[in-house]
Amino acid sequence: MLTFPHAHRHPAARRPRRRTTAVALTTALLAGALALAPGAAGAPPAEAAAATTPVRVNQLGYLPDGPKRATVVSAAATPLTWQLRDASGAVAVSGRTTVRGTDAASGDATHVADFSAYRTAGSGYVLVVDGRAGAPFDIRADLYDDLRSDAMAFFHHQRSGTPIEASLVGPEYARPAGHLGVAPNLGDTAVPCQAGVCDYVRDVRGGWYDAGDHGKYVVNGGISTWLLVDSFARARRTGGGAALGDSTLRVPERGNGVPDVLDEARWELDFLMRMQVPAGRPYAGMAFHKVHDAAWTGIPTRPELDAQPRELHRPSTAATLNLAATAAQCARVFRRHDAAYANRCLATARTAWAAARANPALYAPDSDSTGGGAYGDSRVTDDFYWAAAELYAATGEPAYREAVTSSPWHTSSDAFTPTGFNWADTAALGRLTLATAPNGLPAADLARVRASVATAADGHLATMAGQGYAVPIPSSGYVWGSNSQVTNNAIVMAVAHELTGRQRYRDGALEAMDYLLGRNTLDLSYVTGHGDTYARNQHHRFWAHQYDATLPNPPAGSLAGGPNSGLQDPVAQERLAGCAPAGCYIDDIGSYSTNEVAINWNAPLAWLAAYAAQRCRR
Ligand code: 9MR
Repeated sequence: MLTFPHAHRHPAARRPRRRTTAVALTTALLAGALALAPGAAGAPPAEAAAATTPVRVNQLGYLPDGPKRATVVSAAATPLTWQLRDASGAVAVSGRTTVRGTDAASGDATHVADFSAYRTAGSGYVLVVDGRAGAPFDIRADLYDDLRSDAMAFFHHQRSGTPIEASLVGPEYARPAGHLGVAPNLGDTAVPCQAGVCDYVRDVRGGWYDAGDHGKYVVNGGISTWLLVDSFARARRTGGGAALGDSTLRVPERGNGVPDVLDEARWELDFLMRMQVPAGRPYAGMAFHKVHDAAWTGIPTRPELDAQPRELHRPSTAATLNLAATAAQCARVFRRHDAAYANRCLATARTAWAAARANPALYAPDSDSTGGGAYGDSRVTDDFYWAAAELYAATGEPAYREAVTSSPWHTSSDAFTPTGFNWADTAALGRLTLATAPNGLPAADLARVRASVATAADGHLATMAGQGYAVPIPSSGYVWGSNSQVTNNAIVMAVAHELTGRQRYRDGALEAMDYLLGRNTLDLSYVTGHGDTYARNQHHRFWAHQYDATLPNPPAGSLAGGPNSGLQDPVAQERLAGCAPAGCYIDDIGSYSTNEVAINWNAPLAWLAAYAAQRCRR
């Protein structure tokens, strides 16, 4: 149980009760922990799966004023009776399920129980259907407060170039600084380029490690930073800024008068700006695509013990536009807290934009994946649109408006794809900024931009309505990091709620959270420390407890990548053959294609948790 330094105060979270899931059993088998799972040796996954309950709820719980739906796996052709029992076992309310039929993504025969009308706060509720109970859960208004801070705290844990102090994270998660030029580290204070790319070294210390690896990638850093800063901007404009203000997070900058979420984002922004090619050099103003190890390191490898040479990879147009977009957003959002920093961000953004315009087709190849992820991106029109939107919102200058309105993405309905925006598809980020940040677009154009958010949200609601588990991605959307596609589409619904005031969009965003926290075919919360049965063996070089008992599990608030029908790692291929898309997940540290953590996955979780936690909203 992950309890330090903040306690999860509500009783349900402290309850030691553990149910055995297919995922947990498989993990125990792989870890050689057979003694912990008596009788499980040799049990095929199908038998193990029978140990899960057919009643699938948000295991954290439900907001009193939010939707409250559960999925029941049953082949019954007629409605079943459900009972909501309170902590004393008394029936608080009961009703009949709706038969939903076969859920395409999971293959499950499903019913839906809807107890949204019940609003009485309490803990230890249990939903019982057909004599079977689901996981216990709470109904309370502060349901998402801990998740808001835990999901944000992930970024502090991932910081490179600074010690992670026990006073902030507890002894289990404390570690020395990584990649500050101290042996055996060979970075990141004077990092050379790959052969033929440059003949000098750069100080690219800081930033966040991307995921379970120690790479630092401008492209993925961009969307992650944008989401954290946007989370704060959203809260501020809707009257909830205080909850994300100063001294709300466990960060070293606590108490400096600047909102902690912005302090955290600045840690990455400073790194992103260090990745810019300096004046006087070839490709000046562009951003190096990434810095990472020359060869893949093993698991575990603590950051401060990484002995691989570090290398800068060729600048790319996509990275440069990620820098332009996030630096321009910095200029807009940081201005009232630190005008000098905002000015520096804006100057960086302008330089990056000009460099990208001068080098519009310097693509990062998919093949460059030795020692780090490729983050290949050969379509950058979306990144141009995103950066132009941010520069326009920051400056109001006609040249940037022209770049916005002449972009094919400005009118395309594809800015919001059914599977959602992501590190490679960023047009939606520009669209969301134009829809929510004050800017000088003509009224009719602005109305069209805003309407497009609601249209996209309606599309996600339609997708959810056709499913047993109300997931806002289609069956084909269970890709690497699918949980972040769920969060990202939920964000579109949340913004649609803000823009229109229509409750159905908030309901959709909250139901997406239900899926992540246990209302799914695996009866599992994908967020460590949140829910009754949760993922805890995510792929990470330091939080590698599954491989080394002296190392910790991921800290509370870490989101697993989630089901990936592509089965792109050996563990997934071995253990998940034949899985239905939504079931292609295993809580094993070796399954990096289904069970890694990443900054671009935790950032939207943090965004969504802050949205769900906000009591005063409009
Ligand atoms: O999130 C990325 C996913 O979209 C790609 O399909 C996958 C393979 O290229 O890479 C994912 O990103 C990983 C990155 O390459 C390296 N750090 C860990 C990231 C999460 O798995």
